[in-house]
Order: sequence, then structure tokens, then C-alpha cells
Amino acid sequence: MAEIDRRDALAALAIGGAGLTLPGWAMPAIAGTPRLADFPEKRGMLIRRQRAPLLETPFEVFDQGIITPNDRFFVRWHYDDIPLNVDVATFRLRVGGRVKTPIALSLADILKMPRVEVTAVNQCSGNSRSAFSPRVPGAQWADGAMGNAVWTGVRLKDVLVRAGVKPGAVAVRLSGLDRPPGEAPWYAKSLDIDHALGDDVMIAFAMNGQQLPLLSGFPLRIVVPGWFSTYWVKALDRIEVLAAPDTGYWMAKAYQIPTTPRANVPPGAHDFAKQPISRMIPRAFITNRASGPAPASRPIALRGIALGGDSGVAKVELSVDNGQHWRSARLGRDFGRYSFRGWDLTLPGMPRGRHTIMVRATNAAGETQRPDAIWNPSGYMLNTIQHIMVDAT
Ligand SMILES: Nc1nc2c(c(=O)[nH]1)N[C@H]1C(S)=C(S)[C@@H](COP(=O)(O)O)O[C@H]1N2
Ligand SMILES: [Mo]
Repeated sequence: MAEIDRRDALAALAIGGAGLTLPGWAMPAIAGTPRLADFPEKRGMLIRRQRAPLLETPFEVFDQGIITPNDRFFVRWHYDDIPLNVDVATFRLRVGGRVKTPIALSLADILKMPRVEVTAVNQCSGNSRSAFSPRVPGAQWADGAMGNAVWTGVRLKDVLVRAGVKPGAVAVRLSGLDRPPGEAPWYAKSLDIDHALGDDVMIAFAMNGQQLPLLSGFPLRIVVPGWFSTYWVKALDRIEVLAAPDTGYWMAKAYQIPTTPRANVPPGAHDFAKQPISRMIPRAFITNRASGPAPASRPIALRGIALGGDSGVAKVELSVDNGQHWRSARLGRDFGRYSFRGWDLTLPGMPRGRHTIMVRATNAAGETQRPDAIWNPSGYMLNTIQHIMVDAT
């Protein structure tokens, strides 16, 4: 069969590349309209919405390892019409706009380019939105609209250089194979030209050493380490170099945050200076226990994960006295500044009664977390200190 031949050709190319042995490009397909039973690439997810899919990672997955497995990785699409199959032989990534030569790259072309790899957290801007009080509209995510993976691909910069960026370019717009209903605007996000031409931004074709699941953006997705996932455009097939800032809906209207520290405004406020959401800020979580009873006077072993945002995790600390004193946790292996970092700490036994255990992360730039609530009308960027309650009996 022709399909199999094409697959083999691509597999050979993939295996010939340095470092990664990608087990060939298979042509994935999800039959028909995704429904509960039709997410074959994922398992055990919290289904927040069927169409367009919003699938949350159950929190216990984060206690099982620093890397989030592909089949447990959260999924978020804005529009119903998402790619349900992709022909790996005819697929092209087009680069146009303010370039010397518009180009169309096949997957085989991309597999021949120099590869880069990064371990990075992909976190939705609205992760933990269900903790906003008063409640705000949007997906009521708990803390599982995030995940950490090893991403392999090519630099966006290298693809842009192939097309040749012309003077006067100010931004790069990225969009994918999903389609809006009617006249709604295509899902498209832009990065400033300097950011796009930097070393970090990647066009990934592999996630944890495997091709991307369709739901996670097969065959190519943008990875913007340290930035919220709204910029991590999935099923990327179009790159457009712009000579003026992107005034499209998804940059100028959606995903706006207050310019205040921690994007925090008084509950109910709508009239404030805004800017597009961008970099992430530190967060820490306890993963091995939830609120509940514990024997009094017995040590409590705790472990969890932290993320630094756009710089690495420098320390994770816990407090049992409402933040008056903090004790440093031991940090786990360092997978780089954009990755989750594991931590653990055994707290001394506590007297009978109710105790609050707080955990906070501080990043290498000295940014940390605060205990007070955050509010903004879209429910973005929550990083309030997390806590659990322990009833020592
Ligand atoms: N093409 C496309 N890319 C997209 C989106 C989308 O709707 N379409 N949603 C973005 C948002 S808001 C998030 S949170 C992430 C989710 O990535 P994931 O599904 O791999 O978890 O994809 C981003 N990339
Ligand atoms: Mo998102």
C-alpha cells in the first residue's frame, strides 16, 4: 500500500537523524466526532467538555513522575473543528508574509533539519480557574491544565531563516489546522520577532520521544518555554511574518491580563489597563497527600512538584505556621529551567488539632508566591500559595 511505503520512507529519515529515534510517522486518525469514548490517545482524563475537547489531567498523575505521559497530558482546543487525521505525505508547513522566499516544508524536510530538545511545562493560562472567587466564566479547571514533557523539534528561528526574514518584520503569526465556525477568527497567536528568532522557541514534532498525539497537536506544534500554552499553537501549518503588530482577535482581544502585579485586580473590576498574557510565574504543589487526617506526633513525609515560570526553581519551602517560618525542601533532579522540579520534605510530628501546611516556590529571578487570592475577569495566572489541611488525631 502506498500509505505504508510513505510511512516507511519517513521512518527511515527519522531514524537516520541524530539523537532521537522516533518510531516513524504513523498517520493517526480519530474516527468522526470526538466523544467520551473517542479519545483513544488519552486515558483516565477528567472530561471538562466533549467538544471542543477540554481534558484535564487528574492530579494524582503529578505524583507519579516529573514527566507527564502523553496519554495523560491535558488537552485544550477552542474550536470544534479540530484535525481528526493528517496525511503525513501531503502535509506542508507554509512560511510566508514578510520573507524573501515563501516556503512550504514537508515533514521529511523538517526531519532533516538540526534538532533541539527541551523539557518544559505547558500550562494553560486558565489553569486552576475553579479556585477563583467570585467565580469567573471559562473552563472550570482544577490544577491539571498543565503538564511537563520533553519536546523535540527544530528551532522556529531555523525555519524563519530558511525563508529569509525581510527588514521591517515585527512579529510572527502562528496558526494551525483547526477551523473556526462561520466568520469567527482563526486561532492564531503571535510572538515578537526577537522572541521568534531567539534560541528557545521550537517547532516540536515529538513529545517524550513519541510523535505528538493528534489531540496534542500532531504533526507539529509550537513550544514557547516559560510562556503560557496559549502561544503553543498545535497542528501548526502556517507561519506568517508580519510587518505590523498582530491586531487579530486572539492577540488583541482574548488572553488579556491586567498590567498589575500578579494580574490581580479587585473582584468585579473590568476597567483596567490590559496586556496580552505571556510568561509564567512560580507555583508549587504537594502531590502525595490531600487534606485529611494524620496521626498526631508522627512525622509527615511530603513531596511534590514546582515550576519556576520563565526561570528555574531556586527553592521550595513549606510552612506550618501561616507563613511565619519556612523550611526548605530538598529539590529533585534538575531537568532545566523550564521543567517541573520535584521536591520532598519530612515535617516533624504535629500536636493534635488542625494544621495548615503551605508550600511555595521561588524562582532563580527571586520571584515567589503569596498567600492572598488573585482575581481577574478571565481567571488567568493563578499562583496563590497552595495549602492542605491536616487533622492530627
Ligand atoms: N491550533 C490550536 N493550538 C492551540 C489551541 C487551539 O485552540 N488551537 N489552544 C491553545 C491553548 S489555550 C492551550 S491551553 C494549549 C493546550 O495544549 P494541549 O492541548 O497540548 O494541552 O494549546 C494551545 N494551542
Ligand atoms: Mo489555554
